[in-house]
Amino acid sequence: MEDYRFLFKVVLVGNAGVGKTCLVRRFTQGLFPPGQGATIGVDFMIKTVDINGEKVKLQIWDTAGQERFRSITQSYYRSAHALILVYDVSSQPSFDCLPDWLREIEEYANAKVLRVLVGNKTDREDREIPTYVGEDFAQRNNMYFMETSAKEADNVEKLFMEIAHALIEQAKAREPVPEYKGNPGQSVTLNHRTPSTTSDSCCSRLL
Ligand SMILES: Nc1nc2c(ncn2[C@@H]2O[C@H](COP(=O)(O)OP(=O)(O)OP(=O)(O)O)[C@@H](O)[C@H]2O)c(=O)[nH]1
Ligand SMILES: [Mg+2]
Repeated sequence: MEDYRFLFKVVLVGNAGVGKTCLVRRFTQGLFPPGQGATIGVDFMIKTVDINGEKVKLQIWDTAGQERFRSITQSYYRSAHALILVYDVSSQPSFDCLPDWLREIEEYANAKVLRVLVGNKTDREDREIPTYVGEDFAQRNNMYFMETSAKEADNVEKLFMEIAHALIEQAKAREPVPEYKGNPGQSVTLNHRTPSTTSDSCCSRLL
């Protein structure tokens, strides 16, 4: 039997070239891949993390941003516990496409999915989208918000760990409180289960 208490599916979406694959590889492998090529269809990586002593397995689905793969990637939305929508802070077009991505998410994802907006490439000096603009968009659309740099490893670990933390809290809130039937002094263990759905609300921000 595998040694984890929770299993969560996290799906990354967003325009081609915003850095989705680099974020995933930074988090799962601790590296910034040189000459990272465009993702074809969908890639899949796993990382098990420890959140306050609980083992959490994250299944991370890295989708292709290119339009021609859209019908494939849409099929991965439905089962996601968390969706990370990524834009590039140095690319206005990648930010301008966010409403289109949100429409996709609303159409294909579970209504209760945890939605996270990420502005990547904060290391770049040619930034076009100020932090407050990203923050404002996230707030208006009930999303968590974080800025990252996959290149400099800035906020990447924090992003995934906070998502895992938030999903655990939600899963626990849904677990039935076990009926106590043991002897006095015997410890009570909560039911182990993998949640099939996610949060009731996701209005606050990560930062
Ligand atoms: N400066 C900088 N460049 C980055 C960062 N993250 C990714 N890049 C670069 O951006 C380019 C695209 O990165 P990818 O991770 O392949 O982008 P993607 O979103 O996965 O693209 P698709 O797979 O086509 O959807 C690559 O040249 C990366 O080196 C970052 O944090 N800072
Ligand atoms: Mg990619």
